Amino acid sequence: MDHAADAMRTDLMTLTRHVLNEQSKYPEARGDLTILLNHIVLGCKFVCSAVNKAGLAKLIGLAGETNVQGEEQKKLDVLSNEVFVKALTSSGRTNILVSEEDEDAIVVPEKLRGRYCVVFDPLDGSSNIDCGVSIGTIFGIYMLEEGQAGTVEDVLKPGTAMVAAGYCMYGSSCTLVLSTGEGVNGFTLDPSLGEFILTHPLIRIPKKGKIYSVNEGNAKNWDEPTTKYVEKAKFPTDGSSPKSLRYIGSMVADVHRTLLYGGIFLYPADKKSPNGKLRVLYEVFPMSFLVEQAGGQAFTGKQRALELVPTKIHERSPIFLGSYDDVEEVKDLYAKYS
Ligand code: AHM
Ligand code: MG
Repeated sequence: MDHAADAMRTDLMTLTRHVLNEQSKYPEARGDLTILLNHIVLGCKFVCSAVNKAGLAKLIGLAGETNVQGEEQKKLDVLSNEVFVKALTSSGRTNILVSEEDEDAIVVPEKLRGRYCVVFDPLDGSSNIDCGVSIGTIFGIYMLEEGQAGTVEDVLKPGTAMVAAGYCMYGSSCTLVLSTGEGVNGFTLDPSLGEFILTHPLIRIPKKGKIYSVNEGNAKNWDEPTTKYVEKAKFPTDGSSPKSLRYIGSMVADVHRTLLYGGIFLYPADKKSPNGKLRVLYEVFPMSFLVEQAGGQAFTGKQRALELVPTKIHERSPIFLGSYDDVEEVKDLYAKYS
């Protein structure tokens, strides 16, 4: 028996190796997506390291008001945006970038242009940044058609047109969840290797879950289907047990739990925010893509979320996503009450 190999696994599937394996299924592939994903991974590692040091900010001047040289330090969300814009631009594979942090789309300088458009939220969960609760980066990738020059119109496409989507969660560990359209895989950063290792192969979301996840403080302004759904989750009339409520307030963490444990995550419309809160391009679409790829559903209250066609880059939409059966119940309620 090989005790050394037993003590330390030597057949690790790194994210890069996994993406290269996927690429090899397509002999015509040029490797551009692999290179782009590697740059996204680099951005995630960078932000992970900055997030890990966030609590020390005031003490050692890493991200406080001023650092030891007296220079103004950047806030984590601003820093994360810069990191991703630079990582994506320098990959030489991007064309148009849309970030939650920037009002306008970024057009990549001509000499660095490639055939992918990336929409992303560099650090989502802003209310949780300063108290050490899990936060994350969300991204979605579109590919330009042959001959397309690259304009904002190229990202105003339905989520079904995305070629890949994912998120990186900066939590008790750093976890990257990715789909290139052939299922969903989860990777955990091994800090000693500096590599993401495949730890959650082919994630399948349970068909029905026992958890609902929503900001119930908004209940007074909800519409009838949402109110009825949450009422039923708490006071089931069919003899089943009530669901548990879990709400972190970081979409990445709430969706990650939903993918692994099942259940439903909802950010519905309400009287004050008729389009909900979450943004279509870089929150709703990538998460809906992942949930569908894992066997669940994502619904806006009117239609399949991925079929929405955004008209503005920062457009918002209500969203109900998670286990297939749980979202089906929401769809039934909307059909009944609308
Ligand atoms: P942000 O982009 O400003 O961080 O807002 C998005 C976040 C999501 O991560 C989360 O699902 C939601 O806002 C929570 O909102 P609320 O505090 O209204 O419950
Ligand atoms: Mg956000």
